[in-house]
Amino acid sequence: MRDNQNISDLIHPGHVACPGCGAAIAMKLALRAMGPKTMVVLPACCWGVIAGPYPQSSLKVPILQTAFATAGAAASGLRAALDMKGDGETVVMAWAGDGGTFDIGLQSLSGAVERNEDILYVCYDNEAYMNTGVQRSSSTPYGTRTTTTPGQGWKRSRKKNIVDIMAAHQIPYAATASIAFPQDMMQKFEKARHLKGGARFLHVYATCPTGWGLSSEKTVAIARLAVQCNVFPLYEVEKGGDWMLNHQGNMRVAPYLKAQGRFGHLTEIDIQHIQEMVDADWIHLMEKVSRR
Ligand SMILES: Cc1ncc(C[n+]2csc(CCOP(=O)(O)OP(=O)(O)O)c2C)c(N)n1
Ligand SMILES: [Mg+2]
Repeated sequence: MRDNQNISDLIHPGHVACPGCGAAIAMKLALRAMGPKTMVVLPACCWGVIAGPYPQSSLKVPILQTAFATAGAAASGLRAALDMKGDGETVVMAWAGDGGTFDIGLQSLSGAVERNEDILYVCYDNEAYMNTGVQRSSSTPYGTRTTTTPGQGWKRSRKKNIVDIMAAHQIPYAATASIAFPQDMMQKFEKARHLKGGARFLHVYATCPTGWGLSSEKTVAIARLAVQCNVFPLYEVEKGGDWMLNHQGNMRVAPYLKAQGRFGHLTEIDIQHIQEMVDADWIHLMEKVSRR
């Protein structure tokens, strides 16, 4: 065991994530908060690969690998099976990428949270279909170049607001979290773990150096910038109506965009346009926070 590994970590060293993978950092932090009584449901995504092929596993907790579109349904079924066995202690944690959440898994997720299933659903968001080669998803932000939005065909449509969609289902708890704010993130996982009896949703920012054109050591710095410039605000929503802000950002978006290859083609006018979109989103969020 390496000296710098926390012996209580529920993720083994030596897994196959890319260097600097934000999704791997996210899982490490999440399981620190969730503990060993957790079962992880993985649809097709990078984490399906990072977890390893059976009988190998990079996690020390049980994993159910499921089809791309089915994380919400599979997690619901696993919860029902545990309840039949009288195990109310183990928490079912669906762990899906943005493609598996915002796109193909959205109906399954919506069904599960509408039934208010006793599950925690986590979307680790690397803002594209990374496992299959950086194709755009509906989480990919305006301005991004991907392999399906190449050259001057960079993405012109906006990132879907998944937390708004979850809040509209009026679930007990929904929140955003970032690998650059580990205490805040682990507190949210702990809160979600103890809030049993209904659906909880966490939207986790997970830098992808490989897909974003970044050197791996910048992973946490970019995640921090995303929060500081309000591209990815940290907030919580209880019962769909009680909005709480966890961090006030005051930076401009330009340093965040200019640090990443995926935005390298943007002109100053494009950057100003993105700044205006981020400012407008921030005002909408503040309106909801001030309703408390
Ligand atoms: C029905 C179906 N279509 C396509 C695929 C191929 N596929 C596997 S993972 C993946 C991308 C997943 O993207 P995302 O959910 O964002 O997770 P990431 O890979 O970025 O971690 C795709 C398209 C599949 N497994 N099943
Ligand atoms: Mg993804």
